[in-house]
Amino acid sequence: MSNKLKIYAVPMSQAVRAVLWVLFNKKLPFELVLTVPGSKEANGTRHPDYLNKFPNGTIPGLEDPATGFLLAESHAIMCYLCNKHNWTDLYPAEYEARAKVDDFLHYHHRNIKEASLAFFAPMARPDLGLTDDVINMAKKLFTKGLNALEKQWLKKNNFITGNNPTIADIAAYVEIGQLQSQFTNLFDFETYPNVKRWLGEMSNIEGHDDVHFVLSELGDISKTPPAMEDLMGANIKGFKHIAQRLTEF
Ligand SMILES: N[C@@H](CCC(=O)N[C@@H](CS)C(=O)NCC(=O)O)C(=O)O
Repeated sequence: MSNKLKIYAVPMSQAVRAVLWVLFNKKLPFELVLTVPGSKEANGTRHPDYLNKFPNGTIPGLEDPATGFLLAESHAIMCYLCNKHNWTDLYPAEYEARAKVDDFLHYHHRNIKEASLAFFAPMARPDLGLTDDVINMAKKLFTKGLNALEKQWLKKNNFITGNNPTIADIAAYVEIGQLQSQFTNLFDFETYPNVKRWLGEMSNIEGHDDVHFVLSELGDISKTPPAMEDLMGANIKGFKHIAQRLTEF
């Protein structure tokens, strides 16, 4: 039996893409276990076997078969991987620099993270039945976060906490980046020049293209919501792409 790290995931998930990007950036071999969010089927996050391992029932989930260690929450997983493998470029060793990364990772949840609820889910997942109140609140929170990035973090520095990208940038990009015109085309960044510059720099970071393959496959969804088969199809193509690339590590 393989002792490779397992990541339970589908590539369309923002939180999943953040973790996969770190692993691809460092070329750490792992096994991707296709796990459908919200499904009670055997390969779903709401199946009792999955809930037994990850009680919140979300992807990504990390399992280390060598030790039995289990971990959910993308930010916790990224910090754990960086700590374990001493990837101090992505998660600085120096306490103050690391605390600034943590600052953003905690801040992220009720603002930048709302990109998915504000823009992605209303088009891609109408089946979720999000109300206008929920969507409008998410838009307000996201815009506040984006303005903070534009006028503070990314005005002062090339990247969120300094002149090099860290897991804070990866966490932010998987939310903001998905909205760009080359992917879903759900947000116009014209009035956010610092964010635009940063998006361009982030797209050159090793691993970006592999983990965003799924979004290139999905394409522009700004005018017409994708059919469920298209969403699933993009996920499967994204999954196959990642599985293929993993054989090259
Ligand atoms: N805060 C979590 C969010 C993860 C999350 O919401 N994952 C979604 C997919 S994007 C999920 O698994 N949803 C399934 C469910 O809630 O049933 C993280 O960063 O890992």
